[in-house]
Order: sequence, then structure tokens, then C-alpha cells
Amino acid sequence: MKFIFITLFPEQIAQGAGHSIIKRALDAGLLSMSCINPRDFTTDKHRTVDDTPFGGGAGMVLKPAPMVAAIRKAKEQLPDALVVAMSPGGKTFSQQLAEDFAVGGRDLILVCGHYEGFDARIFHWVDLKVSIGDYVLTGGELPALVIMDAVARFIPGVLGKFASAVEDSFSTGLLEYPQYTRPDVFEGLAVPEVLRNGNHALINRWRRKEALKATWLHRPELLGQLTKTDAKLLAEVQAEAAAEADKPEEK
Ligand code: 21W
Repeated sequence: MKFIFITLFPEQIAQGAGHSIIKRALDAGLLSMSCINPRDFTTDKHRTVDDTPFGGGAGMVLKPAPMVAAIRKAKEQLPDALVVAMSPGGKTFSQQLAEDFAVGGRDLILVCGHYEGFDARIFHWVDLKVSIGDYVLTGGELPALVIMDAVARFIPGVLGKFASAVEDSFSTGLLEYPQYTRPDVFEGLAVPEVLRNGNHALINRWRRKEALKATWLHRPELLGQLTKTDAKLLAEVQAEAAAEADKPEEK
């Protein structure tokens, strides 16, 4: 899958994609990425990419001509790509949208603004606007990297042999169960006994129960219709929590 980032800060994108799993996937040719800088499409002496907003107000607005010239250049290179603008007012990104992008198989052109908004006319050259959540950032570069990262995990070969993006939290619909590694006691805190006795049926049951517990405590809105087995495990969790709440204070 190919990604083109339209950005005034290509170094930020290169830096964000230059490590760990994403770097390995790029080196292996499972992904490819490049940047197109709208500043390279300016025609004035000062290479101006922004201007003050019509109607007044603080901040600057990205001029349409360099942005659209950059999008056109990207479209020449990836004619079938989906053009996605990073925008605080866009559709909220999610694990589902990451999977849709990956499974859809279309290359992505990710259009980033920085410090400021786009002239709204560029959206005529955009298929979809995406936000990564309800907080204000300084630009679209980090959101664009977030999207490539989340999409890349679905591409076969990007994760290790035994890992699978579809088994992850959010794809399973529950929060994660707690994990432990050596040592078995750290600063007086022991690893749950069930994880050390090698009974895999019991371990899977414990993990499912802990995932249900975490979801019930922290993201109850994720708990939809439960299977009979899950309902029983959650009832156990709730009974244990009620017993814990009833316990007299220690000491
Ligand atoms: C911050 C752009 C504020 C525009 C009236 C109308 C991309 C982002 C961004 C930024 C404004 C995303 C204005 C989550 C984010 C991004 C920079 C406001 C002024 N006034 N997802 N427009 N959060 N942010 N524009 O910040 O580019 S995806």
C-alpha cells in the first residue's frame, strides 16, 4: 500500500515513520511513502503558502493554489488513491476506519495543514475529511502518521508472524486483559497464580474475565449483547466487585 503525505513539514513525517515496525515495513516494501510539499508549487518570490482569512479573525489560512497543485501531483503518481484531508472537523478516526482503509486496498493521499486551516475550496479535491479525536493539535502531520500506523498494522507481514491486528483490543470489542512477564514477584507484587500453572483453558477464561472487567469498569458503552459465557463471567466480576465493596476497611 502506498501513502503520499501532502505536507509543509516533510521532515516531521520522515521522523515519525523512521522507527520500529513502520520502518521495517517500509524497508521490506510492504508499505511505501513519500511527501509532496505545497511550498514547491508556489510561484512568488517568498514561496507563500498562507494568507489572512477573508472576513477577519486570528490565524492564517492555507492558500488553495499550492495545496491543489500538490494534490494534483500526488494524483498523477497514485491515480486511484483516496484523498483524505486531516481536519479537526472530519469524521473521527477509528479501528474500523483503519481496517476499512487497509481492506479497501486503495493507496492514500493524506493532506496535512499546519497551524491553520485550509481554504475550504480545496475540499473539492478531497474524498474524505478525518479527525483523530476531540482535542486541538498544531497540525495534521501527527494525525496523518497515526492513520498510516493504524492502517499498516492490518497489512499482512507488517506485524510479527503470530500477532494479528484483528485480535487486538477494539477489534475484539473489549479492552485488553492485563499482561505480565518475569520476574514473578516485583516489588512485592506477584503475578496472578493462574498464569503460571500452565492450564490454558483456565488462562483463557481468566483473560476473558479480566477483559470483561476492564471494559465494564472503564468503557461500559463497549459492552453490547453478550454471549451466555461472557454474561456469566461478567456476573462473576460484578459479584466479586460487590463483595469487595462490602468488605470492612482493613486495619
Ligand atoms: C487546529 C487546524 C485548529 C485548524 C474557524 C474555522 C487535523 C487535527 C488536525 C488545526 C484549527 C486533527 C478556524 C484532531 C486536530 C489539525 C490543526 C482551527 C481555525 N477557525 N484531529 N477554522 N485534532 N489541527 N482553524 O487538531 O490540522 S486532524
